[in-house]
Amino acid sequence: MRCRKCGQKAVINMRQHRLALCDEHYLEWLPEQTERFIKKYEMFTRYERLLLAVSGGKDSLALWDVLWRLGYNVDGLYINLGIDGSLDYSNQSQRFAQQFADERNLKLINLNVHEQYGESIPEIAQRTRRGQDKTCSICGLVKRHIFNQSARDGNYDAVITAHNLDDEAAVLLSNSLDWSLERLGRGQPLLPAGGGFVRKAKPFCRFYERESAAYTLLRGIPYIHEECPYSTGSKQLFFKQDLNRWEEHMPGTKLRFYLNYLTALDEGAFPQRQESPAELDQQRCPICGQPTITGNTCAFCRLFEK
Ligand code: Q46
Ligand code: ZN
Ligand code: ZN
Repeated sequence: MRCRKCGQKAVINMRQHRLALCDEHYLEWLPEQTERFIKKYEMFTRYERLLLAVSGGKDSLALWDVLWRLGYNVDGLYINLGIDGSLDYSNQSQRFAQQFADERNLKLINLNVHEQYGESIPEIAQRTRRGQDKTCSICGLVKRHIFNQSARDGNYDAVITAHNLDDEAAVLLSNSLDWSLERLGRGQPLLPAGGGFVRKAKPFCRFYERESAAYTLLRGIPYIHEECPYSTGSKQLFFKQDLNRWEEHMPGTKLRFYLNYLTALDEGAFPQRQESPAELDQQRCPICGQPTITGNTCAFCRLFEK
């Protein structure tokens, strides 16, 4: 397989685009495409302050590297969840995130859930006696809350996550099987700011996981290879494995699934958030002041009610 641009040996073949590239041209292609998606979905500009959720894994470090090279003003936020096990997973991944930031002189904000709130994610899950998928849903709730709060406290214009196409397609499949119209109305690459929620963007949402992984490897960025121990056996992983099987037989399946969904979303197929920012502004959690749909204590604060 030869690179379409220069004829040298290709290192990656993207069957859905019928495009093979050598390392040099791949390292150009991925940032160019990222820039294209940022502009297409009007995510953010170079004049704005951005906060990226950094996990120490391949996707978030690849995205931080790309945005930094493209000249965007991005700080990182690492949330230490207190997931240890035999791998000392959280502390290890924090070290990779810190090393990346130090080498490029970038700002990384570190937050520790146990130090901040008195309990780690596994401890909260154990206290509330939830199963494995519930541990992930608690973890997701805590991360979203801290991420939004940190962005508001730090006056950031937008929060960025490194969700890739595999993540988005798996969530889409899960929400479709549940016919969760409310969630299906919130899958855009860009969610505008409103009512205390900071603007949220996903510049990598059209890249396959293997594409961001290839970027990290070719750039020689060290990252945590182990997966979080709670991801094994999760519903999300199950959907990803199924989608991979379909992709193997029908290249481009995931991309078509996601892009056709975005078209349906644009055409109003799913209900979008109805409340105006002013209405949502009235609905703040009395404990933490973050927005909540009901106007009562938010789900995050309820987690810590004993
Ligand atoms: S970190 Fe948290 Fe993930 Fe681990 S506990 Fe589940 S949600 S799997 S992205
Ligand atoms: Zn080439
Ligand atoms: Zn609250």
